[in-house]
Amino acid sequence: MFSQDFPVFNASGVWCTTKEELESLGKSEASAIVFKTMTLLPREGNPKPRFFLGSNFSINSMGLPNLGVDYYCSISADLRKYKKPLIASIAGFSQNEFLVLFDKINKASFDIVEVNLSCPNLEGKGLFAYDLKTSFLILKKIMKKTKKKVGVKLPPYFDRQTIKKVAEEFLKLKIDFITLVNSYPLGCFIYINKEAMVIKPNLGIGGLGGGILQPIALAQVVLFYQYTKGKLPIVAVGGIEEVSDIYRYTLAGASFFGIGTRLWQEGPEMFSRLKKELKEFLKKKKVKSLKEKIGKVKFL
Ligand code: RRO
Repeated sequence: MFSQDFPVFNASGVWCTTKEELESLGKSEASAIVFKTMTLLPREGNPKPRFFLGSNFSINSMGLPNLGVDYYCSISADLRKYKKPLIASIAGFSQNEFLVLFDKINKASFDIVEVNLSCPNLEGKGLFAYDLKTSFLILKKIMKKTKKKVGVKLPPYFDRQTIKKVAEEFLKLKIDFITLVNSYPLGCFIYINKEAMVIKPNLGIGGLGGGILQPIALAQVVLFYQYTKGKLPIVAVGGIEEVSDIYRYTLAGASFFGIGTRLWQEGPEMFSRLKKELKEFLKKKKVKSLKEKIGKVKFL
């Protein structure tokens, strides 16, 4: 599905909204190009400031700014020149919208579609993923007609029982992979000098990402891996900054790795740094490939 020797790419949302940004991912060492989550119509997104970078976290309430599904479909064929998997990310405001979006992607030049059931920033709307019945229904319909690989992006918290239920259903539906996790939906931060919120939309509350999210995301990766007995490939997203983070997520059960907050800071050159460092790291560890370490964490 993705490159095996360096299965690292951008998390949807970071460096992937304009054609120029997508091209810069194409030219980088990222092993896939993940698009910004797209909607039926183009969107400006929420009012600014809508992104804040803290010491080991980020808060965003972007509100799905994107150029619309038709635009991304129209440029997908050209991005083929980079010879990397093209991953569309879709989010509808209703069950029907998800299906219309999916039909468009299914016909376009994408290899993979990530169904984003976990966008945290739509005021007045809950997370789709927390409506399991509707989520399963959408995915069932998508799996029936898909010509693409299908992944699902999930929120950073399900309890153990729900993880079991979701894992079981996804295996039954033959979902190709899951992306764990989206940002934690309710985060905020306050400037002491201004006595004000750091972002504007939705009472200053948005999705929390970055290093602070790693222990939370790791637990979801561990449980999904264990409950699926490793049969559902996992893309880990949540505070990956260094190769040690990639290795830790591998031990927890992930096979692929998406980078959000840190990519926003460092830019796409980050991928060549990590690629080089990963090679050295594995050599030192005397590990031939990350593959042999997937899910191999020791439980005490
Ligand atoms: O655009 C956003 O506000 C956004 C999305 Br779609 C998402 O899935 N996750 C996130 O943190 N922000």
